[in-house]
Amino acid sequence: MGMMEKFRVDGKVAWITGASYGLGLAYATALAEMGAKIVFNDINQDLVDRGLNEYKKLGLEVYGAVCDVTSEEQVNAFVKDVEEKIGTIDILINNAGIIKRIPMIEMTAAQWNQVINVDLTGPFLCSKAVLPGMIKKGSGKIINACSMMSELGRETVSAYAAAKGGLKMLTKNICSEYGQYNIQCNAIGPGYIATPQTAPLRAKQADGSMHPFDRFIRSKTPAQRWGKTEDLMGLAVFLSSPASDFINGQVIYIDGGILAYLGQDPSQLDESKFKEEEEQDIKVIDE
Ligand code: NAP
Ligand code: GCO
Repeated sequence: MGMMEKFRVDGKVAWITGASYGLGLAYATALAEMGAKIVFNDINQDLVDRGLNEYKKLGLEVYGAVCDVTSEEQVNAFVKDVEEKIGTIDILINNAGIIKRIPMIEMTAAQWNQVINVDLTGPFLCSKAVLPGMIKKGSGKIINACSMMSELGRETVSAYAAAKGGLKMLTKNICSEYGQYNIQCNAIGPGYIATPQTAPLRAKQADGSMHPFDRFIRSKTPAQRWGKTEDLMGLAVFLSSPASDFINGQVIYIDGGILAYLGQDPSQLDESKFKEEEEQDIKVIDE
């Protein structure tokens, strides 16, 4: 196999969960460009239709349907439908996720459970549903959406961090249990990326000044910028392709250097450097 082929996924069926927009849309677009047949789900028909429209604008023919990743019944029905209509799922990207930013002592058990159910139980249910087909086929790729919060904590994100830490260990466990069937399970660990999920952390203040968290993250990131969804597309392709067949159980962080860097005094940042990028960012916040 030539080097270029190693990074292609021609004819593979790739399921990206929660891929109507955000990082999921980027992952799906990247894999489609490298030859994959894309299937995606989202939590309701409006979002699925929004996603189908986005993919159509990109010239991509994809399959999309409603599926709540926290429902074992809906997940199993989705996989059965795809396997009957399109074929065995070769690549699963467990991308769907939510976050609730609430101080732990104020978080209700219901709020905690909602985050754990989407961010940890969802990947368990979706992986469990696709593994039998991968075992039968003799190959498969499962890629989980980890996070800086798979390694670090911060105020107000206890449920999310617990879920993403657990997802790191689920990644290692799927590797351990199913590596013998030529199935690789790894994780993408994004830093802080400009998507609707992080929009509240970047929104301008009432007086037009930078959000304090925006300044903070830039002071913690050597690149002094938020990631863009396109920054993660290459890693999604790599982990979905034959080029990564001997990589298993790994979380690969794509964070602009956050985890390597103590950070600088946020007050020392030169805001004028960020003007052009902010324009681009407003588009994401408006999405
Ligand atoms: P996002 O913009 O909030 O998109 C998440 C997608 O998942 C949305 O389409 C969402 O639909 C969907 N979803 C939520 N609950 C679902 C469920 N029960 N079943 C099916 N779909 C569901 O998030 P993102 O920023 O693209 O992030 C994608 C993944 O990467 C998440 O797992 C996130 O934790 C992780 N991540 C993000 C960052 C970042 O900086 N953005 C960094 C590290 C890791 P709704 O619109 O209904 O919520
Ligand atoms: C937050 C952010 C982060 C990012 C991401 C970082 O509130 O701190 O939402 O959790 O989403 O997970 O890697």
